Order: sequence, then C-alpha cells, then structure tokens
Amino acid sequence: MVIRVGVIGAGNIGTAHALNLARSVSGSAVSVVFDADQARADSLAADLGARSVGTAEEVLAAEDVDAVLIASPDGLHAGQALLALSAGKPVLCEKPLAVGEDEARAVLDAEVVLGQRLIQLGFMRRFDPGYVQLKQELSDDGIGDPLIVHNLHRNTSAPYGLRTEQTLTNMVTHEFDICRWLLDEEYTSVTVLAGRPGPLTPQGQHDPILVILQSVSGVLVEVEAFVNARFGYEVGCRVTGSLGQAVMGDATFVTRAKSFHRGVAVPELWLGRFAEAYRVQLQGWVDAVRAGGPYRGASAWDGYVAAVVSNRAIESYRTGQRVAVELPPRPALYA
Ligand code: ISE
Repeated sequence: MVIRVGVIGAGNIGTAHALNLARSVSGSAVSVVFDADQARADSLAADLGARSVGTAEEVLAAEDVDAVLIASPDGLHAGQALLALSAGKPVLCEKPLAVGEDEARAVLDAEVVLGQRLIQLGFMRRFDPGYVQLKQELSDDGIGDPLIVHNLHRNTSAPYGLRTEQTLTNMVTHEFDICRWLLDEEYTSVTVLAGRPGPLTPQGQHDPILVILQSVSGVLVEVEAFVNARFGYEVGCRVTGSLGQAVMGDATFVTRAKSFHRGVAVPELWLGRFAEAYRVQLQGWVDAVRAGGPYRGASAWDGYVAAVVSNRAIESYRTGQRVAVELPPRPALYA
C-alpha cells in the first residue's frame, strides 16, 4: 500500500520533504500540495504528479490524503496539527510544534484525549548518523557519566530575518530536543547570555547568543547559537564525561587537497548537512504510517517540552536571569 501524503507548505523544507517522499522514500507518494503562494504549490504539484489546493483544510479533508506533512511557517504548526488530529490523520509536523507553550499544550492535550499517537515531530537530528553514534557512545558508557555538553549551531545568514526570540524557538529548539534525547533526562533551568552583537545584527537584537541549561542530574549543556556566521552552516556537539569525551563535528566531511590548499567544504544550509537524517526520518515515518505505528521519532510530548524550554529561555533573555524549567508529569500515552 502506498501512503498518499498531503503536503502543507512548499517552501525550502516542504519541497525537500516532498521530493524525498516522491523519489527517495519507498511506499509513499505526494498526492496534494498546499502553499500560501499558489504558484509555488502549483509548480511543486506539477513536478510530482500531484494536485494543488487552495487551503490547508482541503489537504486535511482530502480523500486521497492518508497522512499529512506540515511544513508551514512556525506560527501555523499547532493549529494545523490540531486539524490533523480532528481528521484522524497521522502527521509529520516540522519543528517547532508551537511557538508558544499554551498552543503546544493544546495539541498535547488533544492527542491525549484522542488516546492515540498520530503526531511525529520533525526533530530530524534524532536520525542523523552523527548524533545516533554519539548517543551510542553515551549508552555504551564509553565516556563514563556525561558531565558537560558543548554545542555549536551556526547559520550562514538569518533565514527569516533575525529576531533573537526566534533564534530560541526556531533554531536552539534543536539543541533543547537533541540534548535531552542524548542525556535521557529533562532540564531544570535555562539561562541566556547575550553578548556583543555582530555587525549584521539588527538594532535591539542579539547574535550570537549563549544558552546554558542544567539537567536534572546536574549536567551542564551549553549552546552557542550564531545566525549570521557568514562562513557557512555548522553544527557540532562535544560531550565530556567522567572517563573521556565524544565529539561530533565536521568529521563527516571529506578533506580535499587541491591547488596548495587542504580543507573541507562547508555546507551553506542545513538541508545538505542533514540530508541523510531527513531521508531516514521520512522513511521511518512512512513505514510507521503503513504499519499503523509505532512512531520512532519525537512525539507531541517532546514538542511540548521543547516549547516550554524555549519559552523559559525567552524569559531569561528578556530578564537576564536564570529561569527554572518545570514540567507537568509525562502523560502515560508517551511512556
Ligand atoms: C532551520 O529552521 C532548521 O530547522 C535547521 O535545522 C536549523 O539548523 C536552522 O538553524 C533553522 O533556522
């Protein structure tokens, strides 16, 4: 059985997902496409032999849509995820689940009431070979007890116009998720430090910033987030433990020597760095939809936690204070 996917959002990431679903993933096809820019939806649909529609609601209601991929602007995710739950359709929702924690909570509550997990969050780093290997190192106890985690997250340039609060909800949300996944524990506090702004930082905003979290067992997690790094895209993670350290950085790239120069190519965007993660994530999701679950990726609970942490981080950025992170009990649906 081929899963017919309805795609909401035909921008960078929506298009990448749609092409993967149609061409690289087995067992799926794209049947319907919606984008606020009708011409963009028409063109993607024509490329993939799909049809385009005029609203997101039409995608969710369509009879030829078995599952939905949400890749709209961040502020629309929660409302569309709620609609997918009402339609009873499995959904792969791009991160973040919501910008505000109340909206994230509404989606979580709706899924709990439904009593069935239909939402997978697009935290694709959980499928990246580098992070998977890093988690393996920690699970094998190879470096002893993790004590401190240093992360780098740099974009070439501000993808959607630079606002520091958005850096937290859109960008650092990846570290909020991947580090609690790596460590297998929640955070107790978050602190955001804003330093000297770079020359391209708009007045009143900050870039780069430093985010410091502490986990329940006391592990320190530090993230340098730099949106206008100019030189290219880079993500790195170094875990120091009681017996050693595990480092995930640029080691996955090939070093080229040519014209009296030795070096590695730096990707411009995350789509190149995480291409394999996106593909593996989608294949796993399609396989799970075909089998009726279970979904291996991040859940609505994980999306909710990331929203809470990013909202506390915004509070810390505004006040300059360390802010406590408190979570309600995890619902049994996500055990
Ligand atoms: C973007 O939205 C992503 O999700 C990328 O994975 C991330 O690295 C980038 O910083 C975000 O802007």
